Amino acid sequence: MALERTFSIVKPDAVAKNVIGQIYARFEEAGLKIVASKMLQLSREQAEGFYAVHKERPFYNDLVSFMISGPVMVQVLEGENAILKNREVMGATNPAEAEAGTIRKDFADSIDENAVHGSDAPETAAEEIKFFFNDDELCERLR
Ligand code: RTP
Ligand code: MG
Repeated sequence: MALERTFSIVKPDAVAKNVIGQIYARFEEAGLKIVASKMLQLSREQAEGFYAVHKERPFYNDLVSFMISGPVMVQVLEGENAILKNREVMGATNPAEAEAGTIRKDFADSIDENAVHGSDAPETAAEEIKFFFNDDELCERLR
């Protein structure tokens, strides 16, 4: 088992629903520790850059507009197999297909407004953490 860090966003729909704390509780219940966290209003340029991998997809413009529709929480989660564990806690991209007890099943309304983002691999986790945090913003957690 590897101690990993992954990048996570509580998206504008979940911030608007006032469930930041309930989502953070899901991370903590899964053994994921928050080692950095802040609230941000993304600029269009930031959102476009963050989701550049989806630039050619039909949903790209709507995704960018949604991500700048209100503030988000960005955080770095640490734990054993944190990348996969966070994806499990999040549930499927489409909340209609997400398993019971997952964040997206319980807090998301649609595939377009699906409450959370989580990195999908070690390389993207490292890139996404760097995109939003300086090294001095990442804390060491005692265990
Ligand atoms: P995320 O990157 O946000 O954690 O979500 P994901 O890995 O589960 O899904 P991904 O394929 O990376 O897609 C990024 C976001 O784009 C929106 N999307 N819409 N209408 C559609 O078919 C569609 N597909 C994806 C979702 O909001 C998804 O979270
Ligand atoms: Mg993704």
